[in-house]
Amino acid sequence: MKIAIVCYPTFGGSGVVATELGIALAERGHEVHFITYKQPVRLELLGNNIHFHEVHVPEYPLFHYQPYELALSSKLVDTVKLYGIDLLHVHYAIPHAYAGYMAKKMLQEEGIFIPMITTLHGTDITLVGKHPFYKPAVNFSINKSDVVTSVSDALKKSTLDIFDIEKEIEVIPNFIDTSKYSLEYTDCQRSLMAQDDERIITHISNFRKVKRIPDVIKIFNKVQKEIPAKLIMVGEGPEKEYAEQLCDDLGLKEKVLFLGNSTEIDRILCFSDLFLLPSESESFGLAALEAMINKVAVISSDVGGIPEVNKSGISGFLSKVGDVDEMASNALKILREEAVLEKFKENAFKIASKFDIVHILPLYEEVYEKAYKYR
Ligand code: GMT
Repeated sequence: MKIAIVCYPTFGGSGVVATELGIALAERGHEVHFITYKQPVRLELLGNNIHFHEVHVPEYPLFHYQPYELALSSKLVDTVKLYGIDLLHVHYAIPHAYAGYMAKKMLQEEGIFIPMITTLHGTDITLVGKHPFYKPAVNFSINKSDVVTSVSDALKKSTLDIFDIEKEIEVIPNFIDTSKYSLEYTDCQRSLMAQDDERIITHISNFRKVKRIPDVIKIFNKVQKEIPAKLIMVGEGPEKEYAEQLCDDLGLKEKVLFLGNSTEIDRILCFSDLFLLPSESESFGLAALEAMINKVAVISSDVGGIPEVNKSGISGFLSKVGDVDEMASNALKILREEAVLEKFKENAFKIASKFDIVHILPLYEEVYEKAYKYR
Protein backbone atom coordinates (compact mmCIF):
# COMPACT_ATOMS: atom_id res chain seq x y z
CA MET A 1 0.00 0.00 0.00
CA LYS A 2 0.97 3.62 -0.39
CA ILE A 3 0.55 5.18 3.05
CA ALA A 4 0.84 8.85 4.02
CA ILE A 5 1.82 9.32 7.67
CA VAL A 6 1.21 12.67 9.35
CA CYS A 7 2.95 13.21 12.69
CA TYR A 8 4.98 15.60 14.82
CA PRO A 9 8.64 15.26 13.83
CA THR A 10 9.92 15.93 17.36
CA PHE A 11 11.29 13.79 20.21
CA GLY A 12 7.77 13.27 21.63
CA GLY A 13 6.36 9.75 21.87
CA SER A 14 3.71 10.14 19.18
CA GLY A 15 6.29 11.20 16.59
CA VAL A 16 8.61 8.36 17.61
CA VAL A 17 5.82 5.76 17.30
CA ALA A 18 4.72 7.16 13.92
CA THR A 19 8.28 7.17 12.61
CA GLU A 20 9.17 3.68 13.82
CA LEU A 21 5.87 2.39 12.39
CA GLY A 22 6.58 4.02 9.02
CA ILE A 23 10.08 2.54 8.90
CA ALA A 24 8.74 -0.94 9.73
CA LEU A 25 5.96 -0.63 7.12
CA ALA A 26 8.53 0.36 4.50
CA GLU A 27 10.63 -2.70 5.45
CA ARG A 28 7.49 -4.81 4.85
CA GLY A 29 7.28 -3.43 1.30
CA HIS A 30 4.75 -0.64 1.74
CA GLU A 31 5.49 2.78 0.25
CA VAL A 32 5.51 5.29 3.09
CA HIS A 33 5.26 9.08 2.80
CA PHE A 34 5.89 11.17 5.91
CA ILE A 35 4.20 14.55 5.73
CA THR A 36 5.19 17.05 8.41
CA TYR A 37 7.07 20.33 8.94
CA LYS A 38 10.54 18.81 9.55
CA GLN A 39 12.22 15.48 8.91
CA PRO A 40 11.24 13.28 11.90
CA VAL A 41 14.10 12.87 14.38
CA ARG A 42 14.28 9.10 14.14
CA LEU A 43 13.97 9.03 10.36
CA GLU A 44 17.50 8.72 9.08
CA LEU A 45 17.24 6.80 5.84
CA LEU A 46 15.06 7.97 3.01
CA GLY A 47 14.84 5.73 -0.02
CA ASN A 48 12.73 4.12 -2.68
CA ASN A 49 9.81 3.34 -0.46
CA ILE A 50 10.31 5.87 2.32
CA HIS A 51 9.75 9.53 1.50
CA PHE A 52 9.53 12.80 3.39
CA HIS A 53 7.44 15.77 2.23
CA GLU A 54 7.96 19.00 4.11
CA VAL A 55 5.02 21.24 4.91
CA HIS A 56 6.02 24.89 4.45
CA VAL A 57 4.06 27.63 6.12
CA PRO A 58 5.15 30.93 4.59
CA GLU A 59 5.22 33.79 7.08
CA TYR A 60 2.74 36.55 6.28
CA PRO A 61 2.56 39.65 8.48
CA LEU A 62 -1.25 39.74 8.48
CA PHE A 63 -1.39 36.45 10.35
CA HIS A 64 -0.93 36.54 14.08
CA TYR A 65 -0.97 32.70 13.89
CA GLN A 66 0.39 31.09 10.72
CA PRO A 67 -2.22 28.65 9.28
CA TYR A 68 -0.42 25.28 9.57
CA GLU A 69 -3.61 23.17 9.13
CA LEU A 70 -4.27 24.88 5.81
CA ALA A 71 -0.75 24.25 4.53
CA LEU A 72 -0.86 20.65 5.79
CA SER A 73 -4.20 19.83 4.16
CA SER A 74 -3.04 21.38 0.86
CA LYS A 75 0.19 19.35 1.04
CA LEU A 76 -1.85 16.21 1.71
CA VAL A 77 -4.06 16.85 -1.32
CA ASP A 78 -1.03 17.41 -3.59
CA THR A 79 0.90 14.39 -2.26
CA VAL A 80 -2.08 12.03 -2.53
CA LYS A 81 -2.60 13.05 -6.15
CA LEU A 82 1.07 13.04 -7.13
CA TYR A 83 1.95 9.67 -5.61
CA GLY A 84 -1.43 7.90 -5.79
CA ILE A 85 -1.56 7.45 -2.00
CA ASP A 86 -4.02 4.77 -0.79
CA LEU A 87 -4.63 5.95 2.76
CA LEU A 88 -3.81 8.59 5.36
CA HIS A 89 -2.63 7.66 8.83
CA VAL A 90 -2.59 10.67 11.14
CA HIS A 91 -0.90 10.50 14.55
CA TYR A 92 -2.10 12.88 17.28
CA ALA A 93 -5.57 14.28 16.67
CA ILE A 94 -4.65 17.97 16.91
CA PRO A 95 -4.61 19.36 14.28
CA HIS A 96 -3.75 16.35 12.14
CA ALA A 97 -7.16 14.64 12.10
CA TYR A 98 -8.80 17.98 11.36
CA ALA A 99 -6.42 18.75 8.47
CA GLY A 100 -6.68 15.16 7.22
CA TYR A 101 -10.47 15.37 7.09
CA MET A 102 -10.30 18.63 5.09
CA ALA A 103 -7.88 16.99 2.65
CA LYS A 104 -10.22 14.01 2.35
CA LYS A 105 -13.16 16.29 1.53
CA MET A 106 -11.16 18.31 -1.02
CA LEU A 107 -10.06 15.10 -2.73
CA GLN A 108 -13.63 13.79 -2.72
CA GLU A 109 -14.66 16.83 -4.78
CA GLU A 110 -12.27 15.55 -7.44
CA GLY A 111 -13.60 12.00 -7.25
CA ILE A 112 -10.67 10.67 -5.17
CA PHE A 113 -11.70 8.69 -2.08
CA ILE A 114 -9.05 8.29 0.57
CA PRO A 115 -9.62 6.63 3.96
CA MET A 116 -8.18 8.20 7.11
CA ILE A 117 -6.95 6.41 10.22
CA THR A 118 -6.47 8.53 13.34
CA THR A 119 -4.25 7.30 16.16
CA LEU A 120 -4.86 8.99 19.50
CA HIS A 121 -1.72 9.33 21.61
CA GLY A 122 -2.55 10.97 24.92
CA THR A 123 -2.31 14.69 25.46
CA ASP A 124 -4.35 15.21 22.26
CA ILE A 125 -7.21 13.84 24.41
CA THR A 126 -6.39 14.15 28.09
CA LEU A 127 -4.74 17.57 28.20
CA VAL A 128 -5.06 19.67 25.05
CA GLY A 129 -8.00 18.04 23.27
CA LYS A 130 -10.42 18.30 26.14
CA HIS A 131 -9.93 22.05 26.50
CA PRO A 132 -13.20 23.78 25.57
CA PHE A 133 -11.36 25.83 22.92
CA TYR A 134 -10.52 22.66 20.98
CA LYS A 135 -13.04 20.06 22.11
CA PRO A 136 -15.74 20.46 19.41
CA ALA A 137 -13.17 20.31 16.60
CA VAL A 138 -11.38 17.30 18.12
CA ASN A 139 -14.68 15.50 18.73
CA PHE A 140 -15.73 16.19 15.13
CA SER A 141 -12.50 15.03 13.53
CA ILE A 142 -12.36 11.80 15.60
CA ASN A 143 -15.91 10.96 14.51
CA LYS A 144 -15.07 11.76 10.89
CA SER A 145 -12.05 9.42 10.84
CA ASP A 146 -12.70 6.11 9.08
CA VAL A 147 -10.82 4.13 11.74
CA VAL A 148 -9.72 5.37 15.17
CA THR A 149 -7.00 3.68 17.22
CA SER A 150 -5.71 4.40 20.69
CA VAL A 151 -2.38 3.38 22.21
CA SER A 152 -3.85 1.89 25.41
CA ASP A 153 -7.09 0.70 26.98
CA ALA A 154 -6.83 3.57 29.43
CA LEU A 155 -6.67 6.15 26.65
CA LYS A 156 -9.66 4.56 24.91
CA LYS A 157 -11.62 4.84 28.16
CA SER A 158 -10.61 8.50 28.65
CA THR A 159 -11.59 9.33 25.07
CA LEU A 160 -15.02 7.76 25.53
CA ASP A 161 -15.44 9.56 28.89
CA ILE A 162 -14.39 12.98 27.62
CA PHE A 163 -15.88 13.07 24.12
CA ASP A 164 -19.08 12.09 22.41
CA ILE A 165 -17.64 9.34 20.25
CA GLU A 166 -19.72 7.45 17.70
CA LYS A 167 -16.84 5.47 16.27
CA GLU A 168 -15.41 2.18 17.52
CA ILE A 169 -11.93 2.78 19.00
CA GLU A 170 -9.43 -0.02 18.45
CA VAL A 171 -6.61 -0.38 20.93
CA ILE A 172 -3.20 -0.97 19.35
CA PRO A 173 -0.47 -0.65 21.97
CA ASN A 174 2.82 1.08 21.31
CA PHE A 175 5.70 -1.18 20.41
CA ILE A 176 9.43 -1.66 20.30
CA ASP A 177 11.69 -3.29 17.73
CA THR A 178 13.34 -5.94 19.91
CA SER A 179 15.67 -7.06 17.12
CA LYS A 180 17.63 -3.85 17.75
CA TYR A 181 18.28 -4.95 21.32
CA SER A 182 19.36 -8.52 20.79
CA LEU A 183 22.98 -7.40 20.53
CA GLU A 184 24.53 -6.07 23.72
CA TYR A 185 26.09 -2.63 23.34
CA THR A 186 29.81 -2.98 23.12
CA ASP A 187 30.28 0.72 23.70
CA CYS A 188 28.12 1.05 26.80
CA GLN A 189 30.29 3.62 28.54
CA ARG A 190 29.05 3.49 32.12
CA SER A 191 32.34 4.73 33.48
CA LEU A 192 31.83 8.12 31.83
CA MET A 193 28.72 8.71 33.91
CA ALA A 194 29.28 7.20 37.34
CA GLN A 195 31.65 5.42 39.72
CA ASP A 196 31.46 1.61 39.86
CA ASP A 197 29.66 1.65 43.21
CA GLU A 198 27.01 4.17 42.14
CA ARG A 199 23.53 3.22 40.88
CA ILE A 200 22.41 5.09 37.78
CA ILE A 201 18.89 6.49 37.75
CA THR A 202 17.49 8.00 34.56
CA HIS A 203 14.59 10.18 33.50
CA ILE A 204 13.76 10.98 29.86
CA SER A 205 10.97 13.33 28.84
CA ASN A 206 9.93 16.62 27.28
CA PHE A 207 10.20 18.34 30.70
CA ARG A 208 6.61 19.52 30.64
CA LYS A 209 4.54 20.03 33.81
CA VAL A 210 2.69 16.75 33.21
CA LYS A 211 5.96 14.83 33.83
CA ARG A 212 6.28 16.15 37.42
CA ILE A 213 9.99 16.84 37.11
CA PRO A 214 10.32 18.12 40.72
CA ASP A 215 9.11 14.68 41.88
CA VAL A 216 11.92 13.05 39.88
CA ILE A 217 14.46 15.17 41.71
CA LYS A 218 12.85 14.71 45.13
CA ILE A 219 12.79 10.91 44.70
CA PHE A 220 16.43 10.94 43.67
CA ASN A 221 17.33 13.21 46.60
CA LYS A 222 15.91 10.64 49.04
CA VAL A 223 17.58 7.72 47.31
CA GLN A 224 21.04 9.29 47.16
CA LYS A 225 20.94 9.91 50.91
CA GLU A 226 20.84 6.12 51.41
CA ILE A 227 23.00 4.72 48.61
CA PRO A 228 25.60 6.13 46.18
CA ALA A 229 23.75 7.18 43.02
CA LYS A 230 23.71 9.46 39.99
CA LEU A 231 20.70 10.91 38.17
CA ILE A 232 20.76 11.39 34.41
CA MET A 233 18.13 13.75 33.03
CA VAL A 234 17.57 13.52 29.26
CA GLY A 235 15.41 15.94 27.28
CA GLU A 236 14.51 19.58 26.93
CA GLY A 237 11.41 21.50 27.91
CA PRO A 238 9.84 24.26 29.95
CA GLU A 239 10.58 22.74 33.39
CA LYS A 240 14.28 22.17 32.79
CA GLU A 241 15.58 25.44 34.18
CA TYR A 242 13.54 25.04 37.35
CA ALA A 243 14.84 21.47 37.66
CA GLU A 244 18.45 22.66 37.43
CA GLN A 245 17.74 25.29 40.08
CA LEU A 246 16.09 22.72 42.36
CA CYS A 247 19.13 20.42 42.07
CA ASP A 248 21.35 23.34 42.97
CA ASP A 249 19.16 24.26 45.98
CA LEU A 250 19.24 20.66 47.23
CA GLY A 251 23.01 20.45 46.84
CA LEU A 252 22.73 17.80 44.11
CA LYS A 253 24.65 19.59 41.36
CA GLU A 254 27.50 17.07 41.32
CA LYS A 255 25.15 14.08 41.25
CA VAL A 256 22.73 15.11 38.50
CA LEU A 257 23.64 15.32 34.82
CA PHE A 258 21.39 17.18 32.39
CA LEU A 259 22.14 15.84 28.92
CA GLY A 260 19.53 17.63 26.77
CA ASN A 261 17.78 15.93 23.86
CA SER A 262 19.37 12.76 22.55
CA THR A 263 18.85 10.62 19.48
CA GLU A 264 20.79 7.84 21.19
CA ILE A 265 18.79 7.12 24.29
CA ASP A 266 19.68 3.41 24.14
CA ARG A 267 23.32 4.37 24.73
CA ILE A 268 22.19 6.02 27.97
CA LEU A 269 19.65 3.39 29.00
CA CYS A 270 22.11 0.55 28.50
CA PHE A 271 23.96 1.54 31.69
CA SER A 272 20.92 2.73 33.68
CA ASP A 273 19.60 0.75 36.64
CA LEU A 274 16.31 2.51 37.29
CA PHE A 275 13.94 4.72 35.28
CA LEU A 276 11.68 7.30 36.96
CA LEU A 277 8.29 8.23 35.45
CA PRO A 278 6.16 9.92 38.14
CA SER A 279 3.84 11.63 35.57
CA GLU A 280 0.55 13.30 36.38
CA SER A 281 -0.97 11.59 33.34
CA GLU A 282 0.48 9.21 30.75
CA SER A 283 -1.52 7.40 28.07
CA PHE A 284 1.13 4.71 27.63
CA GLY A 285 4.63 5.69 28.73
CA LEU A 286 6.76 4.82 25.72
CA ALA A 287 9.86 6.07 27.53
CA ALA A 288 9.27 3.44 30.24
CA LEU A 289 8.94 0.72 27.60
CA GLU A 290 12.18 1.86 25.97
CA ALA A 291 13.85 1.71 29.36
CA MET A 292 12.49 -1.78 30.05
CA ILE A 293 13.74 -3.23 26.78
CA ASN A 294 17.17 -1.97 27.87
CA LYS A 295 16.78 -3.95 31.11
CA VAL A 296 15.99 -0.96 33.28
CA ALA A 297 13.51 -1.29 36.18
CA VAL A 298 10.79 1.38 36.44
CA ILE A 299 9.38 3.43 39.31
CA SER A 300 6.28 5.20 38.09
CA SER A 301 2.93 6.67 38.97
CA ASP A 302 -0.08 4.42 38.45
CA VAL A 303 -1.99 6.68 36.05
CA GLY A 304 -3.44 6.15 32.56
CA GLY A 305 -1.81 3.41 30.50
CA ILE A 306 1.32 3.02 32.66
CA PRO A 307 -0.04 -0.08 34.49
CA GLU A 308 -0.45 -1.73 31.07
CA VAL A 309 3.35 -1.49 30.67
CA ASN A 310 5.02 -1.40 34.10
CA LYS A 311 3.95 -4.31 36.30
CA SER A 312 4.07 -3.65 40.04
CA GLY A 313 6.47 -5.87 41.98
CA ILE A 314 7.77 -7.39 38.70
CA SER A 315 9.33 -4.80 36.38
CA GLY A 316 9.23 -2.07 39.04
CA PHE A 317 6.64 -0.42 41.25
CA LEU A 318 3.66 1.92 40.79
CA SER A 319 2.47 4.55 43.28
CA LYS A 320 -0.15 7.25 43.51
CA VAL A 321 0.78 10.50 41.73
CA GLY A 322 2.90 12.66 44.03
CA ASP A 323 3.72 9.92 46.55
CA VAL A 324 7.41 10.74 46.48
CA ASP A 325 8.11 8.93 49.77
CA GLU A 326 6.71 5.62 48.53
CA MET A 327 8.43 5.98 45.16
CA ALA A 328 11.79 6.59 46.88
CA SER A 329 11.32 3.69 49.27
CA ASN A 330 10.36 1.38 46.36
CA ALA A 331 13.39 2.58 44.40
CA LEU A 332 15.59 1.60 47.33
CA LYS A 333 13.92 -1.83 47.53
CA ILE A 334 15.08 -2.43 43.96
CA LEU A 335 18.47 -0.78 44.12
CA ARG A 336 19.96 -1.90 47.43
CA GLU A 337 20.80 -5.49 46.54
CA GLU A 338 22.45 -6.64 43.34
CA ALA A 339 20.41 -9.85 43.08
CA VAL A 340 17.10 -8.02 43.52
CA LEU A 341 18.09 -5.40 40.95
CA GLU A 342 19.07 -8.08 38.44
CA LYS A 343 15.70 -9.83 38.87
CA PHE A 344 13.77 -6.60 38.22
CA LYS A 345 15.96 -5.81 35.20
CA GLU A 346 15.38 -9.24 33.66
CA ASN A 347 11.63 -9.02 34.32
CA ALA A 348 11.47 -5.56 32.76
CA PHE A 349 13.14 -6.91 29.62
CA LYS A 350 10.77 -9.91 29.44
CA ILE A 351 7.66 -7.74 29.75
CA ALA A 352 8.94 -5.23 27.19
CA SER A 353 9.63 -8.06 24.73
CA LYS A 354 5.88 -8.73 24.57
CA PHE A 355 5.48 -5.32 22.90
CA ASP A 356 7.66 -6.39 19.97
CA ILE A 357 6.77 -4.74 16.69
CA VAL A 358 6.31 -8.16 15.07
CA HIS A 359 3.11 -8.53 17.12
CA ILE A 360 1.89 -4.96 16.62
CA LEU A 361 2.60 -4.23 12.95
CA PRO A 362 0.03 -6.79 11.68
CA LEU A 363 -2.61 -5.06 13.82
CA TYR A 364 -2.00 -1.81 11.95
CA GLU A 365 -2.01 -3.66 8.63
CA GLU A 366 -5.41 -5.16 9.54
CA VAL A 367 -6.72 -1.70 10.33
CA TYR A 368 -5.42 -0.43 6.97
CA GLU A 369 -7.22 -3.26 5.15
CA LYS A 370 -10.40 -2.41 7.00
CA ALA A 371 -10.08 1.31 6.25
CA TYR A 372 -9.30 0.60 2.60
CA LYS A 373 -12.77 -0.91 2.25
CA TYR A 374 -14.23 2.57 2.92
CA ARG A 375 -12.93 3.77 -0.43
O1 GMT B 1 4.97 12.32 26.60
C1 GMT B 1 4.55 13.32 26.05
O2 GMT B 1 4.08 14.28 26.65
C2 GMT B 1 4.58 13.38 24.54
C3 GMT B 1 3.34 12.75 24.01
C4 GMT B 1 3.30 12.84 22.50
O3 GMT B 1 2.21 13.06 22.02
O4 GMT B 1 4.27 12.68 21.79
O5 GMT B 1 3.32 11.39 24.43
C5 GMT B 1 2.08 10.74 24.40
O6 GMT B 1 2.14 9.74 23.39
C6 GMT B 1 3.10 8.71 23.64
C7 GMT B 1 3.12 7.77 22.44
O7 GMT B 1 1.91 7.17 22.21
C8 GMT B 1 2.75 7.99 24.94
O8 GMT B 1 3.69 6.98 25.20
C9 GMT B 1 2.76 8.99 26.10
O9 GMT B 1 2.35 8.35 27.27
C10 GMT B 1 1.80 10.14 25.78
N1 GMT B 1 1.97 11.19 26.80
C11 GMT B 1 0.99 11.50 27.67
O10 GMT B 1 -0.09 10.94 27.69
C12 GMT B 1 1.33 12.56 28.66
